[in-house]
Amino acid sequence: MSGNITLTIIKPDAVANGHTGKIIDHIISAGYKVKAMKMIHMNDREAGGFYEVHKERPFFNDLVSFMTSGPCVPMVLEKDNAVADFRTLIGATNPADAAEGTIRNLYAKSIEANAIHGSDSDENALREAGYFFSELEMF
Ligand code: IDP
Ligand code: MG
Repeated sequence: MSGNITLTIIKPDAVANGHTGKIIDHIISAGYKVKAMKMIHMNDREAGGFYEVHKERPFFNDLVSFMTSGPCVPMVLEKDNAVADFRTLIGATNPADAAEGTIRNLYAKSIEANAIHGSDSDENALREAGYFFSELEMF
């Protein structure tokens, strides 16, 4: 499975703005298979644990507040070259820099509330998939 999966989260801004369905359709149309999906509302510990690598960054507390502000939709996705292709599909972290037609260009409003997460390496994809889903929950 390694190399072929990535972990995404449709973030609370996109869920609250009613973009969940369109974003899932965009992802499936790009050739990804959904291996696991659920809607959760994270607490501080859960969101902080997910973004542990950023805990020394100045925006960490704001990021945790944002990620706990409402429900979000984590998903495990499968495709060849899943991680790199998905980063291209979602666009740059700051939607102002995101290429035309990317998910962040279409649905994100700010560098923080940027609609969607995508793993940045195969190693992190596996860690992040395991953070949200058990073996039994992945098809
Ligand atoms: P990525 O999501 O494109 O991989 P990261 O640098 O890993 O970007 O940052 C994780 C998340 O933290 C971003 O998606 C965004 O929600 C938030 N973030 C990143 N940089 C900033 C910033 O400068 N100000 C506020 N929030 C930020
Ligand atoms: Mg990142």
